Amino acid sequence: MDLSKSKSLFDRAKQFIPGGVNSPVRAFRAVGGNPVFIRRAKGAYLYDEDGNEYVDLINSWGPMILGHAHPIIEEAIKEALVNSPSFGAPTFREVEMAELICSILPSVEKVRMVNSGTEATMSAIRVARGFTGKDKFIKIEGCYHGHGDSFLIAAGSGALTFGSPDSPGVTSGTAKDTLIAPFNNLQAIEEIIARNENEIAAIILEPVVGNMGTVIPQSGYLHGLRKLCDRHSIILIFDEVMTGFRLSLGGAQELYGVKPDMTTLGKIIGGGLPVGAYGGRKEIMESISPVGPIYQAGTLSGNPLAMAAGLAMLTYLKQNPDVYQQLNSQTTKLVTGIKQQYEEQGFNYTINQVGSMFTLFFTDQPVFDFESAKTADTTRFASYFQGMLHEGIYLAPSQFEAMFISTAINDSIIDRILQASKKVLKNVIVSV
Ligand code: HOZ
Repeated sequence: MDLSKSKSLFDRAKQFIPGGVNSPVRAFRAVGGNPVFIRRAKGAYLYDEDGNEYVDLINSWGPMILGHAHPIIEEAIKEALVNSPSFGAPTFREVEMAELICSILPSVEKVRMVNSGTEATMSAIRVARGFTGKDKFIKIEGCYHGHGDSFLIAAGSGALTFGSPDSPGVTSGTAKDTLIAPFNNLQAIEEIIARNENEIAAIILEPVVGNMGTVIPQSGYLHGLRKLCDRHSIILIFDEVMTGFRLSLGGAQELYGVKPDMTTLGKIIGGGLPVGAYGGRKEIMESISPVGPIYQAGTLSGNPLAMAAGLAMLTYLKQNPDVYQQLNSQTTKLVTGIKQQYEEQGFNYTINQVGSMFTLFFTDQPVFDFESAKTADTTRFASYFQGMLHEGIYLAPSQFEAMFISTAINDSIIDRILQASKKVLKNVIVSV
């Protein structure tokens, strides 16, 4: 496979961009080799600068639910673009977007648009603190809520990939207000609450974790958190940046039947353009400026292009609920096939799947939290990743990330992925 153009772009990039990338996981350091530079994408496929084609199992980390460059999204962006890409003033699309989100997520009575998931979670925590008058919050080990200071403690995603879940630069003053509990462990939460009675503003988590790989809430966990939050007047925040409108139209909260007080959303609601949002109960959201005293603002918030793309995709999803069945059954077909191949090769590896989100964990242990995720054999994963890349299948370049299916991935593409996987498992993995 010729990757010379990617290689030379990476060499240039490293001179002027830290690590040659604008987001660490993209540097491929966890899997070795050089990153491929993507030139374009259409439907299920990515095409790199050297002209190689890959089946895309990342889908921009979630938002490309309908595949790349879907005509309805393309049209919506074009239509908005001719009227200028930014005004820094209110537009009708922001109203339509807010109405649409509130109509789909009953827990969200009011919503504020921002520009990324990071901004959404930073703002949500500020609001939870301002509303309750309390400083501390509980974060779940291995969950990732963007790179806001308060969240870079026991963080997943790139932080976990590179073995630095606590980032330098986060002051001890900031860190002391972030209390950490393991995922799927209600007792740990109860103990933290007991030790910090009346001091905890919020519990924030990914209800289905994507950022230590896909990790599934055990039965009763999310309901248990809801009860604890009610009992102790704590705001329950679901970070649905990856799961909202992806696991089902109403996200993880609809799937598991648990209503958070606040929800954070991200890239998905922009159909791939940079967007975030946070929303929740009306009385909480009305503590935000200009109604209330808690400040948060942004020139590009509610950007017309991002609103147009997001509205087009969310409207399509709302009108075509069968999309979710299709996504789920394609994903199940894929992971069942891979599981069978593992067994044929004598591996008993764990695959976690919820809807169209999944992770192939290279460990025999069940993965239900941060510690169990870390039992994965990252060397074997890296070998599988490289093998698949050379077969034209683009996986997440880290063991500790989720992968995502789009509606463009049809039966014959599933077969192509399975054929590649069979070959790679036989020839590459076994020799590690
Ligand atoms: N850490 C992000 C996903 N969990 C990846 C962001 C990116 O590199 O685009």
